[in-house]
Amino acid sequence: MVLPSLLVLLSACGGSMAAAVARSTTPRARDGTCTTILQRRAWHTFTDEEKRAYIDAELCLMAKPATLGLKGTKNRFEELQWTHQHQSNIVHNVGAFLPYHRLLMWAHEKLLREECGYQGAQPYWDEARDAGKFSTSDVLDPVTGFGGNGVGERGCIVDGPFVNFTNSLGPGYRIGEDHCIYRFVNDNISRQAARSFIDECYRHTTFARFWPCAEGSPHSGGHGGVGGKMLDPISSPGDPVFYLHHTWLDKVWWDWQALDLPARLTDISGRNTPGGGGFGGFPGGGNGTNPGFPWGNGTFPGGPGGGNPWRNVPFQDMVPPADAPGPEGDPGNVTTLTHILKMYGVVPDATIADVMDVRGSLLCYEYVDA
Ligand SMILES: [Cu+2]
Repeated sequence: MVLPSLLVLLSACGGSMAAAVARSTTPRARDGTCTTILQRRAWHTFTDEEKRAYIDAELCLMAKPATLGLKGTKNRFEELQWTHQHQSNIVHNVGAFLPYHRLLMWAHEKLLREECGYQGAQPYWDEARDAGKFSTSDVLDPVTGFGGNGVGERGCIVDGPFVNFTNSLGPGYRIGEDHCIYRFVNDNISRQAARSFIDECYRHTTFARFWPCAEGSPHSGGHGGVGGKMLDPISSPGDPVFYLHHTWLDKVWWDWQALDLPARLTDISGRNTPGGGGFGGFPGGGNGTNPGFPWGNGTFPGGPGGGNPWRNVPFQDMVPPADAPGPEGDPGNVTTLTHILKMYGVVPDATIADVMDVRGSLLCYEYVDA
């Protein structure tokens, strides 16, 4: 009796299966398609050879010409960055914050592997390990890492493999102004990456409470601890360290999901446009339309606000341009599983449902604890 009805169900679904690949509306079941699971490990556990392979692939992405016609982009690395800059107003301070950045990390890993011959997985920065001492982190090693702190008024990095990279997206929404990768490493701010802040977030049992907590200190600690380009809420993916930072944050989210998978593989909520009167603790306020980080306790020096654009993104450069996109795919201003994560051709768009499980049929990776 069960079998015939199952067959009917399967054949009824058959026609839409292909179309559903890119746009699930429910989390993809663990259907067995995720068999080659990429093991995402901490940067400090990489051998020098593994570090070199990753950095070489990143340099390859930076050298590959842009192909998508996204305004102002010169290379594939900037195309990834563009998806973040262009829709910054709908991927921060909203329910889609963690899902979008999860997809962006995956897209980055995919490009490194498929276009630049990288055979490993996306590494993460174990920021809790380096909290309070970012300046001596393996990640910022001038020889085997991403280069160290910046120097001078502009804070341009002066060593490491990315010293010659010229980025043309940012500060803020600006495009077409070539600049170096710049950093103002701040060990004091990096204390906000400590394990205690993450543990605090893990006390929350709903995504509605967990997400703003995660977007707070563990997230801001990494951005503020590196500073400079990383402290630009809109164009921060111009510093390749961004991908190690947000893969760490993705691990923080996944580890939280894994504490109660039956509930948390589908738990999504939040608003679709940043609201609530701007940013909590945002130095200098906020008008409710600027995208940005939740600065939390207002202790971040050099956040958006004014002055030197390389230290502080001026408010006028934080205002979304006229062509900034709005949210799509939800019935209202509440983030749901059908919310569309836009990737502008870098990889196909996906829904939040597509990225809820890191071992689903779109994503296929796992995190190895350091
Ligand atoms: Cu971001």
